[in-house]
Amino acid sequence: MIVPPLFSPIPPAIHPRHADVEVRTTAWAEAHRIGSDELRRRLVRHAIGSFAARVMPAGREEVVQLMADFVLWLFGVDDGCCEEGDLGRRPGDLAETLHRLLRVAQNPEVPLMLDDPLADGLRDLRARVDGYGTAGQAARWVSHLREYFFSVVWEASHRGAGTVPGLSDYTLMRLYDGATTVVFPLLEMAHGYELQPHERDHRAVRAAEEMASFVITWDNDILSDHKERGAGGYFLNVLRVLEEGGLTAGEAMSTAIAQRDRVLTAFVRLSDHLSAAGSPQMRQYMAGLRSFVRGSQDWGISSVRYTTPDDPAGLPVAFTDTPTDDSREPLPIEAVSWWWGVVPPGPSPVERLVATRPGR
Ligand code: 3E9
Ligand code: MG
Ligand code: MG
Ligand code: MG
Ligand code: MG
Repeated sequence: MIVPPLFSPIPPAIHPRHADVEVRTTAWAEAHRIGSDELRRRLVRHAIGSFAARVMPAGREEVVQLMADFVLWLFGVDDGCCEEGDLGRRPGDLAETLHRLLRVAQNPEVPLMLDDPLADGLRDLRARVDGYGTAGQAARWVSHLREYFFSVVWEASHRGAGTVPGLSDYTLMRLYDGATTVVFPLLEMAHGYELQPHERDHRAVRAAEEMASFVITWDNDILSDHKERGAGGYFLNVLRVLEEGGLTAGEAMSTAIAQRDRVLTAFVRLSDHLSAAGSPQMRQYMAGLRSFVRGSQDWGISSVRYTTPDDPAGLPVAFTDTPTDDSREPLPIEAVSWWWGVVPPGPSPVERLVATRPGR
């Protein structure tokens, strides 16, 4: 299946130190022996350092490095324990392992999983989170890890039973099982600020975060479908969910693209509004979410993880500036239709600027 160029109104960018980050992430994976030797050999070819460098193009280099090493670690869990390992079909046993890992993240001094490479890597990541973040950011990182783990246990129960959830349940699972929320605290650490509590927990801010997670994971589903379907085992992505719901493969592709286009246009409007109305920290946070979205897109169309050169995926090489769906109506997905209740009506500040530009 050929994937057409996707809509993206966010400009691309990459941290100038991306090549150094890449080299050090490979060294980190080796030092901590993340994943089996075979999995690690694959992961270090996936340009995960460049991915982090695209997500944080102007971030503090040490935090870009932390993000890169953490994403490699996450793939050690997601590929190694969940999607390719036996634990991924045994939700109860998976929950037990993940609870122990969570204790290591929360209290790295506890004598648990002392010979386990993922626990060893996690202790190192926790020490660096403490070094670059506040106590509140470290606590949020742990609790977001918990919600990621909770969602992959749900996913494992579907994998074990060979079942496919409906669209609303899948959406709810996918807001967490792409590990996007665990990255959010790092966006702040990369620029050395902290959102103020009244902004941090505002429901419009959570809507913007969830919209960013939706676009990042829908894009991943569209761009990783070739890899996932081709692997031959159980796979779960939005295209499969839509096909199980009765759509053809072509209809599923255009429906998923329309959904992410509609959410992305709403995200841009909402984040413009929050940037204009909020504190300087809010402006930085919204810029961080946007870079996360765009960085995931640029990495998604270029990493050999998804292009799979030996059996080429039909991925686009660029993005378009026109959405296939810019409707302001809520998507008919029960779990998330509330988002449209917080998107401001009328043109966003950016749309207003463009409309009043001289010569128009
Ligand atoms: C992604 O879903 C799984 C995460 C654990 C990947 C770690 C990456 C991030 C936290 C950053 C951005 C999120 C993405 C790329 C979704 P999935 O479908 O298992 O990833 P895959 O690469 O196998 O398609
Ligand atoms: Mg060590
Ligand atoms: Mg996964
Ligand atoms: Mg995967
Ligand atoms: Mg995927």
